[in-house]
Amino acid sequence: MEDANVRDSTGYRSADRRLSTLGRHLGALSPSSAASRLPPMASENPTGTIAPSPTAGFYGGSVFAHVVQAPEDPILGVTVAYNKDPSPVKVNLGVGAYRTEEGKPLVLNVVRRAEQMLVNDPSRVKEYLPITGLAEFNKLSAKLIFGSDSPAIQENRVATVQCLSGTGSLRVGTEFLARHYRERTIYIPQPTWGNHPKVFTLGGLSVKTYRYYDPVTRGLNIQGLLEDLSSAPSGAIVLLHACAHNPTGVDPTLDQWEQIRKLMRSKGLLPFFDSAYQGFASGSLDADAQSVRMFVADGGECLMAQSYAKNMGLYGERVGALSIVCRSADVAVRVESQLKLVIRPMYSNPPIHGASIVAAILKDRALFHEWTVELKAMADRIISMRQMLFDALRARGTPGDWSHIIKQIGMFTFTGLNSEQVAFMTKEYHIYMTSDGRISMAGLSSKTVPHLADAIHAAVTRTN
Ligand code: PLA
Repeated sequence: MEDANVRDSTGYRSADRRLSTLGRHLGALSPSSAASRLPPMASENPTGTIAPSPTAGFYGGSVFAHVVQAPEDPILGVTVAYNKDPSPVKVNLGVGAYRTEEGKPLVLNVVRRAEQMLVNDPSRVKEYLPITGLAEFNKLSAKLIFGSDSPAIQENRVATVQCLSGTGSLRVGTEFLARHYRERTIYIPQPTWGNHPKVFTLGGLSVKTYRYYDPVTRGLNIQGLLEDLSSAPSGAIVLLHACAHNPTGVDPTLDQWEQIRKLMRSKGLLPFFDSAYQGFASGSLDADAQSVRMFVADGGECLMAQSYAKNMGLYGERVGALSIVCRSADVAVRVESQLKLVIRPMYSNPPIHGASIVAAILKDRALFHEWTVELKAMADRIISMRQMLFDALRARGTPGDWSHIIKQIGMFTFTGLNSEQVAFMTKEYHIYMTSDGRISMAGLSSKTVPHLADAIHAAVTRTN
């Protein structure tokens, strides 16, 4: 093979020579033939050299010059700002990512063990997975959220596909609904995870909100919630956080879930569950799945987006599943066939590594047990951070009732701090959090709690 960069005696690169010959050759052809299909300057250039196309940016202007700078993501952008801050006391409480007492990311021991097993198994190959993902992972994921004795699973009424973590599962479910479901409106809680409205809108649904959080009581506005769902059109889709509501940390009680379920079923509203924190709310996988299991037990249909990012610490592996619980097994088969048509042109098929880790852990009794212990330890550390922060604010006599810090559950505390106070804490104390006043309790440690408490105290007493 001739090296395209080698120069001949006249100083021409061989590639230039070839292009020049090609240009001459094409120029000699009739205008109706190949030359007319070339960019105009290549065929019309009398010197026979190929001139750049006007779209190639040679004339100074980019064809993308009109593209405006997009803002950073409201959650992931907090990490970008944090990374740029040289301060040694900086703390990132923006994204919901678990950190150890030492402030380090955690890879669970059980995950390391499962990975080691996979690496040591020479029979494992890197072939494409089917469009629907790893079959074993799908079955185990459905069991984890719906319960191993779930009638829907036993009756083969659940179509489960492996997706790219929680977000990918939500997106695939949305695109399926936009194509195959009669009602295009989804009701989402006010407030909710900031990415929800974007995923649903871009996936083809129109978004409305229902009342959820009462800033006065810092608890659930069950009355407002029930009223808003009562006035939703029959058949509308309703997004429900299975547990550990993000960003508020406020969940309905089981009695309230029952009220919501009855109302939704009587109106034919379709539940779309988002389960990103199973095990993180209470420390128990089963307790955190109760809301979902109530809806499945009544025989009705629903969608479920599951994520293993938080509860197995597999954030970057992008492991999740979408399940659609159907009325009958034959509907589930057809639903799955259509999910494949959504997935194939989007990313073809999902990655193998993370799903293999999850399947290895879920199917092995000892590994599963080890996982539940580690999960509980993470949940417990978060709960202890709540108590510690609450005590620290009390000790400082910070004005206000901070009991919501210990009442709220899951990864986040919705502090009630406004965007000005947040900006003050970032500027003066290098505390990074989302502007809605949400802090990731999982990012705190006993070393950083006093610093955070000082910052909150200063924000509340100086900027009000
Ligand atoms: N659903 C909810 C309610 C979430 O809070 C998140 C993640 C997801 C789905 C998606 O997670 P996944 O795609 O990684 O599985 N929310 C995080 C991270 C933890 C984020 O914003 O992406 C958050 O800080 O809110």
